[in-house]
Amino acid sequence: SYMEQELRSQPDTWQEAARIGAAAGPLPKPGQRVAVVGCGTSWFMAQSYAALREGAGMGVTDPFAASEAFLGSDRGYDALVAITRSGTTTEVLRVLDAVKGRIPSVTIIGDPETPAVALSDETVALPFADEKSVVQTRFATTALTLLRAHLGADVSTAVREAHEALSAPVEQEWVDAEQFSFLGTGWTFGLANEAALKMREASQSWTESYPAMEYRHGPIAIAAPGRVTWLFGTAPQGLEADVARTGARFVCHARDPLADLVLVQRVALERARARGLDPDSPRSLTRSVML
Ligand code: F1P
Repeated sequence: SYMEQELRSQPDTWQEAARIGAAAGPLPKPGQRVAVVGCGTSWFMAQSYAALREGAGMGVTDPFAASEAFLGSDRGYDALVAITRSGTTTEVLRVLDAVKGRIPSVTIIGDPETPAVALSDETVALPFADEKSVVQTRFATTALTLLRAHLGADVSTAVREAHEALSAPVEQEWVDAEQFSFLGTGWTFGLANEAALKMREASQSWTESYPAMEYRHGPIAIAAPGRVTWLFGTAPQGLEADVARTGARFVCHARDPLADLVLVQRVALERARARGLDPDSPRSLTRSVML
C-alpha cells in the first residue's frame, strides 16, 4: 500500500527536513506572536509545534483547528503558519482569506503551487515528503521534524529511533485490542491526538486521546482488560499504577515520541489488514476535504 511505503520512508524524509529546517527563513522569528492552523492531522502537528515553540522560549504560539480560528477578534499576531499537505482544505483557505491585511506574515508549510500559497506571503515546501495516500503519515511528521530542527533541536536521535520503530515488533495484543487511549503532555499531546486519528482513519478502530493527567479525571473509567493505554513521552508519576489497577495494558516506550508515532502508524496498518480493510481507501474520507 501507499501508506506502508510512505510511512517506511520517514527516517529518510526526516533527515532531509533536518537539513533544510535550521535555515528555513520564512518561519517565525523568536519573539513573534504566532498563530498556527491546520485541519485533521495538520491541526495536531500545529498543536505539537506550538508547545515546542513556547517551550523553547520563542514566544506566544497558539494552535487552532482552522475551522475554529480566532477570526472574530484581532489578537495581535505577528505571524500565521498554516500547515496543509493539499493546500486546498476549505477551512484553511477561509482563515487565509480572513487574515489578509490583518496578520503581517503568513507562511504555508506544504505544496508550493496551491490555492493556499496564492493567499500567503511565504512557503516552506516539502516535495520529498508529499504523499499519494489519503491517510497522512510522512508529510505530517516530516513537517514537524522540520519545525523541530528550526527550533534548534537535534533530531538525529529521532531519525535513528524511527528506524528502530520500523523494525520493532507489532505486538499481537495491539492488533487484537478492543480500544486504545493515547496520552501525551506538552508537545506529545498533539502526537497522542494524531495517533488516535491514524487508528480511526486507517483501521476503523475505537480510539480516544487526552492530556496524560486529564486521563485520570474521567476517561480512565473505560480502561479495562483487552484495552490499551499508550503514553507518548515520560510517564507522570502514578499514572502507570492507576492504569495497571484497571487491567488495561499500559504502553510507554523509551524512544523519541515522534519515532514512537511511527510504531502506532504500523499498528494502524496491521489492524487494517487484520480486518480486511484497504488503508489507502479509508471509509468516508478524501485526500483533501473541501466544501
Ligand atoms: C488535512 C486532512 C487530513 C485528513 C484527511 C483529509 O488536509 O484533514 O488530516 O487525514 O486526509 O485532509 P491538509 O490540509 O493537510 O491537506
